[in-house]
Amino acid sequence: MDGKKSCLLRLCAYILTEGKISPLADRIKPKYAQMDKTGGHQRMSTETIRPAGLTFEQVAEFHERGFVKIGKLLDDDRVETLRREYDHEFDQAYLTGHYRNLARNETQDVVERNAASVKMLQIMQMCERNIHFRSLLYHKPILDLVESLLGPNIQLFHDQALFKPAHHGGAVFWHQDNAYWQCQPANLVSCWMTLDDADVHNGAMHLMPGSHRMAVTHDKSAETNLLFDMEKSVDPSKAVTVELPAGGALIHHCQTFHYTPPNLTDRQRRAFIIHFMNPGTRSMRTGEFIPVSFSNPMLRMRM
Ligand SMILES: O=C(O)CCC(=O)C(=O)O
Repeated sequence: MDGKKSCLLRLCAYILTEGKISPLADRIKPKYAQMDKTGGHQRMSTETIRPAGLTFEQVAEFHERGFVKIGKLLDDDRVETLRREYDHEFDQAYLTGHYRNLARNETQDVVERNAASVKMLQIMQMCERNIHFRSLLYHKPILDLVESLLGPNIQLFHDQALFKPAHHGGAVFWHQDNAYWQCQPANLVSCWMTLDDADVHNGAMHLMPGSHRMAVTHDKSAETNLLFDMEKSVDPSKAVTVELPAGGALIHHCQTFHYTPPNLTDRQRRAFIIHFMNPGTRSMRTGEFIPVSFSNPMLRMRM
């Protein structure tokens, strides 16, 4: 057999046994997959020893409740890197004014904005500013979880950093994400990740089980023209609070009602969220499909 043929055969065998060719990001060894000090063997990081995807029970739970708690997903080395990069991006954003404070009505005056007494700070599309957040979009354990719900063709809708600084962190009022987005079909899923321990005091996620089954018309908040506030449509006594460690994750449906309280503690709460969709998702505002692009890349595909 000539060299070309044998190479082709080996490639076919690889595709058949693995089911896919790993994206480039998977093939770059993360820096923490290093030699184990004890035995000289490569030690698996927590990211590679996790079972791929959601279990059957977790998928059922997602469909029943509209969310599923994953728990610790990102290992401490990665969390440390992301924290550093997150802080750097917010420092830059403070200088340039390229962020939004969801807790206040918009003002163009950067000094006035930076001085706000209540802050729910948002940077959209961290993946367009920072390579570490871009590469997180392709993090295999995250995509495996999402694949359990959306199937193997996954496109980015958008990502965002949502930062509640210590002492001054504002609330994100009760809402369904798709009330903002107006996407069709309404089957997008979000992976909400924390870079700090998030508990009920500093801004943990609160969700309303089963609320993903019906879309509700939303009203603007009286406090800020950037947020909806649907507190009157939910019964907070039925809400589930999901506390997470730094590097923890939660997956929720785009119609699940959710809320995060103010952060008045002396601990900051840094969150990063990736919103995923299937290719072929349409904006109901324009009636158009959301095209694949640098801002809305395909993150995983299988032919
Ligand atoms: O991170 C938060 O505080 C709120 C997140 C949220 O409401 C969202 O991702 O839609």
